[in-house]
Amino acid sequence: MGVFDNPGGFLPEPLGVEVLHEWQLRPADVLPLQDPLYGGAPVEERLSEMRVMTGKTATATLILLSFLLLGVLYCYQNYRVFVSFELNDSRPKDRAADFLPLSDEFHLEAEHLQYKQPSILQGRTDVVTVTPWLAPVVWDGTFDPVLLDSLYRPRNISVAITVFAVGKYIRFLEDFLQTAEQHFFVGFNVHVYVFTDRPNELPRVHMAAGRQVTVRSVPSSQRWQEISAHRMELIQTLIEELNNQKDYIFCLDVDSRFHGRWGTESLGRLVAVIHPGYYRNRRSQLPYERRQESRAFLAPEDGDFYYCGGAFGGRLQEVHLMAKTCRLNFEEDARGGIEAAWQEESHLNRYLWFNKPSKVLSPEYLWQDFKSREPEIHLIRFSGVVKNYAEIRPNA
Ligand code: UD2
Repeated sequence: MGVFDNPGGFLPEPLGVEVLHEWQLRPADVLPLQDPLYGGAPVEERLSEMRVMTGKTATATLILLSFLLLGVLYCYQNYRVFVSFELNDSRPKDRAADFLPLSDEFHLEAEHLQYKQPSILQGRTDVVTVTPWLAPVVWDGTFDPVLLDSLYRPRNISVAITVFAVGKYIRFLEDFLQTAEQHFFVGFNVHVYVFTDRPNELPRVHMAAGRQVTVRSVPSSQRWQEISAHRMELIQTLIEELNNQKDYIFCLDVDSRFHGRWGTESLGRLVAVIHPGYYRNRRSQLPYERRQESRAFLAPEDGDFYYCGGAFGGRLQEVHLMAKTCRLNFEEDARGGIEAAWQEESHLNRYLWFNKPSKVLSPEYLWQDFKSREPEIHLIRFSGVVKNYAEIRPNA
């Protein structure tokens, strides 16, 4: 039962009426029989005057309260207009978003389920499982997949994926889709949006019930940097078209395969993945954009982690704000004749420095096949395949 529930149907009376009751209930306690200030008027007369006065006071209080309520409503309305204006504001921002939209994570209800007793004394000790701003860092062994799925299943959530397969990258799509069917949100509604310039070369992959692929045609490009960076704009547009019909979205690199479960443990308002190549490095060594002229610039003393451009996600509105901001900053850079060191990945990293992710996924969620496994990586869930850049990219 919620705090606002009112099972007995009892409604507290307004404040002004409550005062009147006080007088009516206990006149003899509070009034002398003859009041000298009123020329010795009889108690009844005095009492009725007092009732009239109290009635007036009550009316005045009610009017005052109404004005106060109207004032509060006015301020609230303006605040909402301000928030939605901020969300739709298309100006590029140095500090991407000056506010964070309120969390709209799902309310999760547990069904009766037997699972291992949780402990705050035992668990993973070889890795850090929470950021300094108290976002969970998801590692194998830090969550119970069965419990999590049972919490999300009654909500009938839907997850969108965006994946780009432009030019020769179409060759990675079959493996990507097939392994996603085996490991990505198995048993949940998943809608994969494939952006390609080769819709005729789409592989045939059997999708389970509740899961589907939609193909969107995009132009070819002679520069891989443009393909990579252009993704933010297309992600932004897609989210606008989806019009909140999906609950979460993940944007993933196509030249990758799933090897292990990627599921409900990854859900959050704004989700980023720590890059497998740099999590042992000092922040001054991270490959952020270091030129101050770029809108992706981060100083040597800035930055939390180096996040992947190849996997990020969250609630639609959050990812929309991030994609739009990165895109606008990328375009602003282009007008100034500068391209960030790692295109949209650099802008993403700057955005996530100012707008902290609510959940951080460990490098289990984007490893690289050419890297040998480190002891803290108990399970590789998603990994970039080895590719010959010179052969596969339109420009080397
Ligand atoms: C890293 C990032 C990538 C991006 C890039 C810098 C990871 C694992 N990868 O990967 O997300 O930030 O650096 O721009 O963090 N694509 C095509 N056709 C092309 C070229 C690219 O479809 O001709 C798409 C495709 O979906 C690919 C993605 O763009 O997965 C990224 O390109 P990449 O894999 O060549 O970039 P890479 O390996 O440098």
